[in-house]
Amino acid sequence: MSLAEDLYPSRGDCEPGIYPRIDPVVYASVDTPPPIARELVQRYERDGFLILEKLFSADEVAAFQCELQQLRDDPMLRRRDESITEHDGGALRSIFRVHALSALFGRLVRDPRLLRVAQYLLGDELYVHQSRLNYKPGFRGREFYWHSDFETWHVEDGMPRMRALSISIALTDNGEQNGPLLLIPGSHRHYVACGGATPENHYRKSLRKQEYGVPDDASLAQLAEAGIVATAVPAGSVILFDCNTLHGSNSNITPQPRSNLFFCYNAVSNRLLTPFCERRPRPEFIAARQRIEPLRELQGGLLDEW
Ligand code: 6CS
Ligand code: FE
Repeated sequence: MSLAEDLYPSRGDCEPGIYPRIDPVVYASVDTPPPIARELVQRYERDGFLILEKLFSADEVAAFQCELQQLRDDPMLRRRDESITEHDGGALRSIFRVHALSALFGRLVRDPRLLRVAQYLLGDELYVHQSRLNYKPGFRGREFYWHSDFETWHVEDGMPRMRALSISIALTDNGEQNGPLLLIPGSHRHYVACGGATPENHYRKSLRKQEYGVPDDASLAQLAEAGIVATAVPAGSVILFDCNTLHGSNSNITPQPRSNLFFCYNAVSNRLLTPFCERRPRPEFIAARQRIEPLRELQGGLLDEW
C-alpha cells in the first residue's frame, strides 16, 4: 500500500459519497497561449469534457478503420493479455496498449492535434498511462457502467493527483443508439468515494464488467441532476475528458459498431506510486510504470508513411 498521503481515499473502510476535488482542472499558466480557442478551454474546465467534431479527415478515418479491422482479425493478437472479450460470449471488447501494438496508432498518440491540447491542459510533459481500443461491436457490445477513471487509477494504480486526461477518438459514427459515451457535466469537480474492498486481480473482471469502484446510486443521482450528455459524433471526432469526469456507455444492440480509441495521457510529474489499496500493482499493459518516456510530437503528416 502506498506510503504517500492519500488525498482521495476510496473503497475499503471509506464512507462512500461526494467529496471535494483538490486539484485544478486546467494546469496551463494564464500567459501560455492555448492551441485551441480560449472558449473551448473554458468549456472543458466547466464541464470536464470537450468535443472536437471531425478533427480527422476522411482519409485518416479510412486508415483508422482499416487498422481497426486488421487488429480485430489478427489471431495472434486475440491470444494476448491485452485482448479483452465480453463477459458473456466471446466478442472482442477491448485491446489495451494499442498504441504499442499498432504502428499507426503509435503515431496518432503523438499527433500534435491531440498532444498539444493535452500538454496545454495538463501543463506538463506527458506519457501514455493507458491506451485501449473499445470495439463495442454491433448486437453484442456490452455497457461500461458509470465510473471515474481517476478513482480506479488512484486506488488500483497509485496515480497520486488528478493530472491526467483521456482522448476518445470516434473510429466509427457514434450515434444516439449504438452506445455513445455518456458524460455528466461538472462531475469532475467532485470526488466520489466508492464502497467495497478491491478484490485480488480485480482487473480480470473490471475490464469486462466493473462492480467495484462504482459510485453509489445517491451520489450518481445527485451529480446527474446537472444532466447527462450523450456524445453523438461522426467518425473522426474526438472527445477529451478529465480523468475524474463520471462517464459510462450503454450496450449496443444496433447493427452499427461504436468503436472508439482511447489515449489516456498522464503528466510525467504525476507518475504512478504504489497502489492506494492493499493489492499488487496492475500489469504494465493496463497502467504504465516502466514505459513512461515523455511523448515527442509526431513530425510530418500522420499518414505520410501509409
Ligand atoms: O480500469 C481501467 O483503467 C479501465 N476501466 C474503465 C471502465 N475505464 C478506464 C479504463 O479503461
Ligand atoms: Fe473509463
